[in-house]
Amino acid sequence: MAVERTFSIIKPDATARNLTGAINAMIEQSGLRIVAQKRIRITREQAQTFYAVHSQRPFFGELVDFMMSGPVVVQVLEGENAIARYRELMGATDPSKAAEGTIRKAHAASIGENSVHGSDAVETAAIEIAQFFAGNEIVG
Ligand code: DAT
Ligand code: MG
Repeated sequence: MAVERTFSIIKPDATARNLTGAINAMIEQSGLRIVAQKRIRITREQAQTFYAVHSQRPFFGELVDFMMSGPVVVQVLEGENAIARYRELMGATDPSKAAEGTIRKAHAASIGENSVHGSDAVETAAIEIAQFFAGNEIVG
């Protein structure tokens, strides 16, 4: 195992319900460190680029509109095996299938509005971090 960095988004359904601190507490209690963080509004172009892998899926338009529907908090999380650990802490994409103790089980409303994003691999983590953060904004 190695120290990794993963990219996280606290999505608009969560910021709307004032859950940034509650989610950050779950992240920090899990042992992951928040080494970069900013609250932004995502542009249509940013959302389309970010989710380009899903551009042919029927829910793509809805997904882009949702990501633009309110503020998001973009973050870089650091720790041993951070990518897999954050995926585990997030829980399943569909919150009705998410395990007890996960962020999505605790907070997510639906498969579309599921409160958090986390990178799924080393390569995608690097690409996603670079889309939203300059190197000097990440303080480990
Ligand atoms: P994850 O966010 O768990 O990595 P994903 O990469 O498969 O899941 O999909 C990205 C996002 O797209 C997901 O968080 C919510 C949305 N999405 C996925 N499947 C969906 C579906 N069947 N209906 C509506 N939105 C969906
Ligand atoms: Mg994904």
